[in-house]
Amino acid sequence: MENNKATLGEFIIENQKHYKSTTGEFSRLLSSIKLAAKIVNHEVNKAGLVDIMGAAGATNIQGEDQQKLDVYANDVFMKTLINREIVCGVASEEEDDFVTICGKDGSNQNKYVVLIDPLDGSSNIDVNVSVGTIFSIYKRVTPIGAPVELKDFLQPGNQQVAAGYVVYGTSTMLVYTSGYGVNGFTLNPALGTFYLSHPEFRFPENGKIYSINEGNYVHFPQGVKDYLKYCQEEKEDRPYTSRYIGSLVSDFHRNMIKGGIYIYPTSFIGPKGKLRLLYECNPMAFLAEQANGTASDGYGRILDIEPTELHQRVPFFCGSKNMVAKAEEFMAKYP
Ligand code: AHM
Ligand code: MG
Repeated sequence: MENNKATLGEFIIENQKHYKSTTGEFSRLLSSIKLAAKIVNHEVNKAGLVDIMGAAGATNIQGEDQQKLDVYANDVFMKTLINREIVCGVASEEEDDFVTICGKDGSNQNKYVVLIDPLDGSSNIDVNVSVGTIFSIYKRVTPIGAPVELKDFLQPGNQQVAAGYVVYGTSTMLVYTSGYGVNGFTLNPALGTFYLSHPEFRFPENGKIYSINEGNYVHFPQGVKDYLKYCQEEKEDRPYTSRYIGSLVSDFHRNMIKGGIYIYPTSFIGPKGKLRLLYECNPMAFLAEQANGTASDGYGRILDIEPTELHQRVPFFCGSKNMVAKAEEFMAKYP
């Protein structure tokens, strides 16, 4: 079956036709992400073997320190991008500040910066539930050759060149967009090759799944409380189904296939929400819009928010167009 499916490598090369003059820099960058994803996948798949290999954070039977998987994933993605000198800067959810990348002569002729959440939802690892890597790519706004600056990373999401995620689930998939739709590639672990398995993902415009941590209900804004009551009402095609994995990539991935809405709102305990604009919301919002979905902070488009800091948090409403629009209707009653 796989013989007539494009591999991710082939697809990336084929996709170069969208760009008038191409240096191959972007393709090499995506290939680096693909490589790091395979390395992390290999380690995540062994997570259940803690009794044999030694628990993360402890020392294993050979006397080697076992890194926590989120730290490990961060190291792999950072080192892959830095050592290959494929970008001019990287920022990670795991690190306080961005990293400037310079070649051996101190300069760097690359034009892209990457923002990454190396292992999102990592609290799910111990219970064998899917986790993911989320990435976001921009062209730098400062001149090529100079060290990158904060403003290269603080660009609104509508400037993204590409974004994607890897979901380490029952299968491992890499899903990405470079502004020409969203395509999904499944890893054949025996061959170590990603194959195009889900061409042109599209959110159904209507859905019947809502995903939210309802345990925080008492802390939610009134608009969200009212929307949840609407979802649970017995009327028309409702009540909807509640599905919450607590792993953004997995909840998003399911909702994109089946139709649904993911919400992480503000609350009294998290007045700005929990999710990070640059590492989580912007890339997922770009993917959502490219797949016929939408993403909002409850009042407006996520991709139009002007970031002010690297680790900024925002409320997040994302998924099927009509569901997000309905949630916004409820939010608008409490501006
Ligand atoms: P993390 O970046 O610390 O892993 O947190 C992000 C995760 C998302 O994947 C998930 O949707 C959300 O946090 C779950 O949060 P909660 O446990 O509060 O529902
Ligand atoms: Mg995260």
